[in-house]
Amino acid sequence: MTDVALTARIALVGNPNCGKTALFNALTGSRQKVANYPGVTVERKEAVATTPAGVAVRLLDLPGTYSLRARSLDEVVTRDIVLGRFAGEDAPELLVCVADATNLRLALRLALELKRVGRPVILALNMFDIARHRGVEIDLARLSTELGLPVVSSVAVRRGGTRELLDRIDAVIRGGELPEAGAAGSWAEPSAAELRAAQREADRILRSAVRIPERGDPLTQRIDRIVLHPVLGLAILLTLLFLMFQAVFTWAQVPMDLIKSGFDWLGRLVGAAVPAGALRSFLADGVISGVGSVVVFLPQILILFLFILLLEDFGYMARAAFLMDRIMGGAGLHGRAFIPLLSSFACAIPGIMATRVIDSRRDRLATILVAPLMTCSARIPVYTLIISAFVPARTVWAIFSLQGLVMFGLYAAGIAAALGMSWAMRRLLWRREPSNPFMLELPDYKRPVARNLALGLLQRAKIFLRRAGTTIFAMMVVIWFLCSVPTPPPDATEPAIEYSLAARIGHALEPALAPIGFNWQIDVALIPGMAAREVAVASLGTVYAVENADEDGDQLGHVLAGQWSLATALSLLAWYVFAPQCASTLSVVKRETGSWRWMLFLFGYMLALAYAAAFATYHIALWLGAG
Ligand SMILES: Nc1nc2c(ncn2[C@@H]2O[C@H](COP(=O)(O)OP(=O)(O)OP(=O)(O)O)[C@@H](O)[C@H]2O)c(=O)[nH]1
Ligand SMILES: [Mg+2]
Repeated sequence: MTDVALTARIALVGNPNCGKTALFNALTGSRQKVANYPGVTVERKEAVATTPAGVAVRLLDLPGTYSLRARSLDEVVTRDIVLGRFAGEDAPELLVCVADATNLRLALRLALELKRVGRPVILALNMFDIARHRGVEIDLARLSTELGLPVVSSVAVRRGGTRELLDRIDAVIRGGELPEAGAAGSWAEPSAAELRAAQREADRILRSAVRIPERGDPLTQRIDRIVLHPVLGLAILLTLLFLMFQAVFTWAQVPMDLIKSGFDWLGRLVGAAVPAGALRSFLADGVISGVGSVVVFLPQILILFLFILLLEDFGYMARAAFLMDRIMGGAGLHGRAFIPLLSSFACAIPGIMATRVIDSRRDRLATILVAPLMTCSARIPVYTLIISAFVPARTVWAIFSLQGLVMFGLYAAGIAAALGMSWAMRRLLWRREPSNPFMLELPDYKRPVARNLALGLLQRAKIFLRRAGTTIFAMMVVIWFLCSVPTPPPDATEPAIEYSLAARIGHALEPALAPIGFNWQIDVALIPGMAAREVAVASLGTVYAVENADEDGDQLGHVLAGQWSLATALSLLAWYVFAPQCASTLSVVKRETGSWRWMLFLFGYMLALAYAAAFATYHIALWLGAG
């Protein structure tokens, strides 16, 4: 028995947004992303759970699906795993059909489909707390007899809310109901006619075992009357976005100053302890200035994510998608593209992965190709560094910070570019194919779970600091080295850095980039910036720290303000709105489109846009007298 049990694999299968991942996290102690909109999970995840009887089982979290008749890529993953067709994997020995207890119609049909797979199935009525609160009456015994399946209730987000499910899993294992690992079953994808028959049966069972109150969730209805209003709703959406960027600038100030002084203190410590020379320069100018200039942006990134996570868990994001649908549709984007594009504000990579929920290949490709234009969090350090150095911290129109306004403008430019680009691609590449109508279920609002928020923030912080400690740190070592060798000749007349390899590389690139106002220091920083955007900030930190080694302690922002013209600063901002400076995004685009061609297309068009935008910005700014 233990033998079977140790290897037993249990799959969580259910409709989108019914709480599979929340259950998975509760059962295994994992920290997978949970949010209140459909389509969060797009890949299979596995972790070990231990039942109350002390049996270790392997639990699989899967993308949500309405049926085993799969349409989009994420649904295909679920189907293939359930049916044992997934490359190199046997079908799981036990299926837990997770259902949102407030929304059972399609869930019961799925349960009936799963029953035919030939594996034991447990139906878990999740979100039972909400169902009870709303007055949904479910006769569990009746439901179980009618379906011919064990039925349990669960509350994934409450301690002890999974107890019944775990006990039932133990009972199935103890009862010897599990098939041998790898045993064949009777699997086939259901036909459309079979699906219709299953739905009729599900509706009959629903009528006999469940009483649902006439009206939906009153709170949701009340909020939606305001938030989904065509005019008022858009105004609220814009206001929210706007407040978000205001907060990024105003709230972050104090923690940023603290981190800054922390690194300054570290620099002075090194200055006092290490004798002047290469080692001190390496530690102070390379490591501390370089890495420190990036880490300082952590508070801003966390504030931005606090907003996003709150809205996600509350259930607002699906509403934002609904509001944006007409605008996005006008640009030729699929309604389902909203969530992928939204995720791209964090990073284009999860955004591109999230396009798997789009079933049409063209629509999916279009979304992948514009996702990197959304302003990812790696751009924040670049934007804020330049904005803080060049845009005065003034209040305009009584309440708005000017810096926040500029930041808002840069985000808006990214969104506009994505919409424009997708519009152009529709016209030029694909000649207006009719897009699928928008179909995204609007979930009921839920009170955000503090644990979700905390975990989400912790995860962002970890990702950010890990990058600072690995990629950025490694790049800094290289940059410091390039800035420090060779040492200048004894009869040197120019600053030492002018003789370095870095300066030579920068000067070699100057002819190409001088027309857009970049100096050689920027040119050098752009090269490691290809690996990851924020590295450019760290590189500037190192280049200028080495260059101004004697005037120690000066902030990078002050140095830039003294050395660059406003036109150059604006041009660099424009460059960063478009430039394809992220190696990992390019490789994910290649993987997800399955072609080099689309990756090169993406790289080419973004580079061209970046150059054109920077060129135009620089010359217009010069013309306006911002030299
Ligand atoms: N009140 C309550 N909320 C829950 C429960 N289970 C999940 N939630 C919330 O429901 C939302 C959706 O949960 P997820 O676990 O992301 O749903 P999912 O089924 O994995 O969704 P997809 O991956 O998109 O298919 C989140 O906001 C959860 O916090 C529950 O039992 N009670
Ligand atoms: Mg999930």
